[in-house]
Amino acid sequence: MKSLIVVDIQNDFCEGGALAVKDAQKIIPVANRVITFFNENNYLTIATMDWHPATHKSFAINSNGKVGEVGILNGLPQVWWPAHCVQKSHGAEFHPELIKISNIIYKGTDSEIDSYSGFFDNGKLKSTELLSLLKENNITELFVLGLATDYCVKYTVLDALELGFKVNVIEDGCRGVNLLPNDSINAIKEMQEKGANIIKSDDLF
Ligand code: VGL
Ligand code: ZN
Repeated sequence: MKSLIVVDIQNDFCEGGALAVKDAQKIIPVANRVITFFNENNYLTIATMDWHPATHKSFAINSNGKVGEVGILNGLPQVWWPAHCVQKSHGAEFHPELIKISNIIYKGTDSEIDSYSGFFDNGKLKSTELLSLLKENNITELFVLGLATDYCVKYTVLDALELGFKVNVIEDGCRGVNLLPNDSINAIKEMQEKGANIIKSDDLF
């Protein structure tokens, strides 16, 4: 069975948001078309949400870091981010034009560790409900799109590949942060090298 994973299409990653990804709003029509296709075919659609407490230590302000620089958080390298996707804030809500998805996986809820992947936190100490949800539904093949290519999309895809899923990344449904100019291109390459299929949304229709 196939499933679509829509990664973090939340206000804070879109235009005007705290951690706005360039051209993020351009993926909304792509995402909506793909979500509609999956719904019409009765495939499972899942959305992940970055869902941080206000005290989250990936926030520069909570860790005496500088936004965009890399430090260490509990032994792991950590990019310091502006405060974003704070639980129950407007910035954490899905983009208002995104079609509603009922299966939601929350991540980044532990203030001591960041969580880019929809499956595990960055230290792989704890997991979300994502893997059990996929197993319960006999899912073997994933289609992934969303924000951001170089963080949450990439780590979700790499974990999915390690877990044995067939993974398709819908490239035109993704945009990246690009702290360094080639981060997204490199992320796509890395996902492909590790076994992901890089596709365009048109390939689905
Ligand atoms: C993300 C940076 C910080 C993402 C989340 O969704 O890609 N990036 N938190
Ligand atoms: Zn985050």
